[in-house]
Amino acid sequence: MFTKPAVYLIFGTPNTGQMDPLLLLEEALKGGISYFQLREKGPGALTGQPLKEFALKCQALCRLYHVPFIINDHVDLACEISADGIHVGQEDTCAQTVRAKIGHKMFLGVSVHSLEEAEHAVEDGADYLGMGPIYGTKSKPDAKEPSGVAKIIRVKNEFPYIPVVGIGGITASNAGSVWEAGAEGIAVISAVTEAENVQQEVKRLTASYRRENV
Ligand code: TZP
Ligand code: MG
Repeated sequence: MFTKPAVYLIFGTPNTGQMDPLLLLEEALKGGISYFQLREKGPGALTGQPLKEFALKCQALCRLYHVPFIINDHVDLACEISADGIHVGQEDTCAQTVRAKIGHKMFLGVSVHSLEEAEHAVEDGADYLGMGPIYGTKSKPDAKEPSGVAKIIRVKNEFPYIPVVGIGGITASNAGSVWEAGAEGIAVISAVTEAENVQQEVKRLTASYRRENV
């Protein structure tokens, strides 16, 4: 899991503007994303049956491209449709409870903002950690202050084997320091959802690991 360099795309229908979200996802899959997380929240977010139907469509597309499909927060939905993974934040269902519920049938990601939270998440059975915001972000109104990559370095020092994915304001141009800090992956919303050419942007994000221009 999390072979470097992982490009981890996150979005929900409120993030995709004028573009059809399934078309956007397919373009990103063609561009070579490593993971997709459905994060359906904010004004206009789908709930209930429409959310389930949309999630099933995303899952089917991800399967076509052999890309793991992860659901944010909605633990019951993730279990019901057998998503590949679940991602929870500090304010969501506690990671230990999720782990107990899913066993090792799905993988578990946890958002953390400090070494202490990382220690708890690892104890609770997280398979990978999301860390951020690294840079300023306009995609999460309640985001904490950007912390740069210092915390990734601290967490990787203590837990060299737990995969860490940096998040928050990451673009192909500023991803270099996230890779250098030791992250296995970069998670993005706007860099891809607002890209003029989604496939090309995913390729640029992947190439940022080797500091290549594509
Ligand atoms: N968690 C921390 S920052 C963030 C989330 C979900 C939003 C990331 O979006 P963007 O557009 O890549 O900054
Ligand atoms: Mg959450």
